[in-house]
Amino acid sequence: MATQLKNLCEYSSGNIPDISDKKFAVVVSEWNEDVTEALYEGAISTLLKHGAKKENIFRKDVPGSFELSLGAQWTAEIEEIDAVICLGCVIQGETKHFDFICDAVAHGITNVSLKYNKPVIFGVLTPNTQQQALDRAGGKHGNKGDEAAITAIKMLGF
Ligand code: DLZ
Repeated sequence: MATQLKNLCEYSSGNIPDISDKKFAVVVSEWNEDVTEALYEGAISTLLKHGAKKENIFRKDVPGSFELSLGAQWTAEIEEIDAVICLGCVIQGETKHFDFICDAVAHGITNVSLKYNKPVIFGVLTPNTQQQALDRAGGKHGNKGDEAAITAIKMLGF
């Protein structure tokens, strides 16, 4: 993906690019499935709302957030894929190796993004409790899946 530089006449912050021909991979962790499915629904509805086509959105499931990095690599290495959205939920209070998983997935996703020069988005919730997760998966604090999709869209326009 070669970056298009915009001069000051063309530049407008907050621009949403045309994504009608863009292809997205959404990698979904099965751990805390009720939360990650809600993140997935949010991400998909946001992509569709902004003009992505259903036939251009692909899903890949992985067992847990730790595996999101490899799921991201499997999808990012497909040339036609323009952006990858990783969705997971690691609950601090319920996960003894919380820090290991979060650090690993954050570094893993960053590495994949840099290796393939494509947006690979960190849509991973890291709350203290299940309720805080639900609040951020379509509850009172919005939906991290929507935010991840918007970030992917914006990165395609930057
Ligand atoms: C093992 C584990 C635990 C305890 N908690 C979570 C979690 O809260 N969220 C999550 O996405 N995954 C969890 N996992 C699974 C790990 O991500 C990973 O799948 C396993 O350690 C196997 O590599």
